[in-house]
Amino acid sequence: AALAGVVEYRNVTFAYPGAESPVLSNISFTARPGQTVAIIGSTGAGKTSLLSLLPRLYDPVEGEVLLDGVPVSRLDRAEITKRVALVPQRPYLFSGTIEHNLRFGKSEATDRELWDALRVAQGESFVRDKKNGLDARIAQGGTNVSGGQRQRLCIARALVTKPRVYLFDDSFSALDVATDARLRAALKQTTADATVIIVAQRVSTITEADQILVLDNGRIVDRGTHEELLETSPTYQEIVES
Ligand code: DGT
Ligand code: MG
Repeated sequence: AALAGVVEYRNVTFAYPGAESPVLSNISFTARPGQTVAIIGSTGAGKTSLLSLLPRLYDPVEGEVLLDGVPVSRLDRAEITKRVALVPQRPYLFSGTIEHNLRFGKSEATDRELWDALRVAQGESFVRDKKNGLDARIAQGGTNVSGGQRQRLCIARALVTKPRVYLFDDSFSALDVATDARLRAALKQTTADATVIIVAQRVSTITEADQILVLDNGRIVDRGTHEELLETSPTYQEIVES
């Protein structure tokens, strides 16, 4: 069970260094292997900040974030990185080949593993269509691929590391609805035993989540499944209707 991937936020309050007021207040939830927990809420609600505490980009000012029951403050970042893959909201590609970009973080991956990851991330066909395939060059910052392609390459990069926990920060927003649906169906199979935390803008991306946390102004105002929240949460209803 040492590598199970249970994530727990326990009464977490967080303020950015130097800032006066917290951007997250008293956040508690648990995400277990095999589960998908979704976080939804308006811009500035604190979704990205919430994710950033697990890989210790920042540490809470109160409360604890635990991974498999161990406070992450007691783990070093390299150890966390082996278990937790964060696909950031602004996914970053660096100057080099597609292969270099996919292997970043797991240099010993085989070509087969790279193509498997691309298949799941719905990136296989556009990489195949490139004259040099995996050897095709990416410009600094990924400026020569589209936003949706960049997102898919960064999702594939996360898959290559085969983590126990996936954090997707709005990773599907640049995809059309059909690609988004195909990608999530493929992901669901591949990540069936992993813990998945998804930040989303579109409700359609998260209707099947085991638990949805509705974040408003740094607080979890409601939680439940899509069906439960449709019944009980005015804030969720507003998001659905927007
Ligand atoms: P989004 O991505 O536009 O949907 O918004 P969220 O929900 O991801 O919001 P988040 O976590 O980026 O921002 C929450 C609050 O924290 C917001 O008032 C802006 C502030 N904030 C975000 N990043 C930083 C930072 O690096 N430093 C400081 N001081 N404040 C930040
Ligand atoms: Mg964000």
